[in-house]
Amino acid sequence: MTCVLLSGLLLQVRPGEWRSQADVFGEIFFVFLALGTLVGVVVVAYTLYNAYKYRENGQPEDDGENRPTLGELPTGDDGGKGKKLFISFGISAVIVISLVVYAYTLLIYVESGPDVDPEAELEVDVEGYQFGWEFEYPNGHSVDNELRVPADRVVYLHVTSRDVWHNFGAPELRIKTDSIPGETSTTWFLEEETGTYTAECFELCGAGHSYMKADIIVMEPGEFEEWYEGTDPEAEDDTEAETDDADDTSASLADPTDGSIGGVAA
Ligand SMILES: [Cu+2]
Repeated sequence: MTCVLLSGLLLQVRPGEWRSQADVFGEIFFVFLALGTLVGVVVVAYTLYNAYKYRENGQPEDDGENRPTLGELPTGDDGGKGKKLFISFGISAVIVISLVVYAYTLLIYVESGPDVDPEAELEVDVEGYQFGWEFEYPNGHSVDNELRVPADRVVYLHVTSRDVWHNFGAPELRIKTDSIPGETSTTWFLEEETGTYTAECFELCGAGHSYMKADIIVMEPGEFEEWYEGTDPEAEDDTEAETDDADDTSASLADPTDGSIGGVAA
């Protein structure tokens, strides 16, 4: 029976099928809870039943049954209580091994990501900094603290950091991964429901740590495509260049080392 249950569960992750991490972890939680409850109820009920059945009732103990004596190991071939013990050990072993294989298979799936057509994936680079997140799309469009993605599509995030150690996570999407300078860690998610989810930093990284949040906006695929086509990285580059110029000006205004005040030589 356990084998049937196990193969039924394993079949739920077939190549080409998309399942979100939230879905996978939800299922693992449910299976362990259900099986744990079942085993717990059986063990406690059987213990209570035997405690009642073999209670002290003032009668002599010898009822003609061949019980193992204290310290004697049951062999299992006398057809008596030993057999029961062997069967219970056997069932426990099957349950535990099945759970290990089942959970491990799903975790391998979570680690490697779903087997989908690369065209159907969206890859976004994520860079943490004190204190925020920068998202960069394949077309070069980059934006801070707001990640727009389409629903029903696998989104891979390649996460790194530009300063100190951070940790990028979105609890509702069941994703969490390191954000470390000089390293890239990858995670993925797939969300069917449109809406806004919160991503935040999970590694104490400085005074602004608790404000280090970003919105993950899951959009209807059509709406997303429209929005994505409207993003023009070149236009942004111009804006950034202008901002840089402005920064340069303010830097020279404030720079005490060039002997000038307000950009005018003293
Ligand atoms: Cu941080």
